[in-house]
Amino acid sequence: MNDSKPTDFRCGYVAIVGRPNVGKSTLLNSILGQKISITAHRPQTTRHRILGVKTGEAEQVVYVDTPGMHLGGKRAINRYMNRAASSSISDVDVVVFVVDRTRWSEEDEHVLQRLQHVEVPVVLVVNKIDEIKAKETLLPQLAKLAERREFAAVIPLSARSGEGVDRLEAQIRELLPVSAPFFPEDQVTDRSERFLAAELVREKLVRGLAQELPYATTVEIEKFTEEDGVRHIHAVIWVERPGQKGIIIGKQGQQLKRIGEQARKEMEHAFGGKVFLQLWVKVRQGWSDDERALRSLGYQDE
Ligand SMILES: Nc1nc2c(ncn2[C@@H]2O[C@H](COP(=O)(O)OP(=O)(O)OP(=O)(O)O)[C@@H](O)[C@H]2O)c(=O)[nH]1
Ligand SMILES: [Mg+2]
Repeated sequence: MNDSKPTDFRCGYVAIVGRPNVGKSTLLNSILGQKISITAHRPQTTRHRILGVKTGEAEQVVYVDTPGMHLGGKRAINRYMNRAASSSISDVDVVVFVVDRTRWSEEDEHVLQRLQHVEVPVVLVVNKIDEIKAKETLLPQLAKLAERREFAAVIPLSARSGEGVDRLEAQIRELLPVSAPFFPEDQVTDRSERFLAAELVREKLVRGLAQELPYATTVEIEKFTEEDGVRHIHAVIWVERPGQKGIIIGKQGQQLKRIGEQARKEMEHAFGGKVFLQLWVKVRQGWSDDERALRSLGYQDE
């Protein structure tokens, strides 16, 4: 495969980092043109590092979506997520630091601290510009943000509408080393269908459940088989306390049914085939603050 590539072919890793909810996963999906990473309106949606590979004529970019770096969470799962995010900034060729418009919070400052010793280029992405009404205020505010450290570029964009995303990609290409591709050109992610299935169920939970409940849930795939293009998937939704089980199931099972339908539809779209999805809700007391339980539920450091 490499023989046919131009000699100045570029390839490298690009970590997408930032505090929770700024639009990192939305940006990854927008760049790739397909949903690799789940997204939701509330913080701490992404819990694992997820690779998204984009191969062009002259470059291959390996994006690393990361959990939002956050303060305040004290459970073992918070430590796991922060570790996954922090460890992603070493061993990459470029770091993309995403912020939500020109707002600057304590958590953004915390991310900036984490980037202090990063020697590779850091690109600042100012996301959600579609939400900015007074466009004339943007330029001076961008200039202020640019003073916070040395950035290779400051790029305002909208991950949601796609505006400005091509400029980010062009900038990233400039910063990548000359290298042969690392992945086959048709590979889009390092994650399996099984992983995506669990994530899609979790996305519907995060989007559909109120208050603290999403933070008490995780999804485990117990069975994933495929026969004649039809996938049979059994998923367990783990909660922390018995009382949470009934809330998720809902009156006459309506809520669980709705979540299952939404997740199944997206799986069928993503996998390009029929899906039979069965969901169970089970209790695993305090799983999110239990290192052993976390490991057995797939939260393992790489
Ligand atoms: N208006 C607007 N909303 C956006 C944009 N990008 C992302 N969002 C919304 O912001 C919310 C958070 O997006 P995510 O992509 O899940 O954010 P994240 O940074 O991956 O969050 P964590 O995984 O929790 O760290 C979602 O409701 C998105 O739809 C954008 O460009 N414009
Ligand atoms: Mg995310």
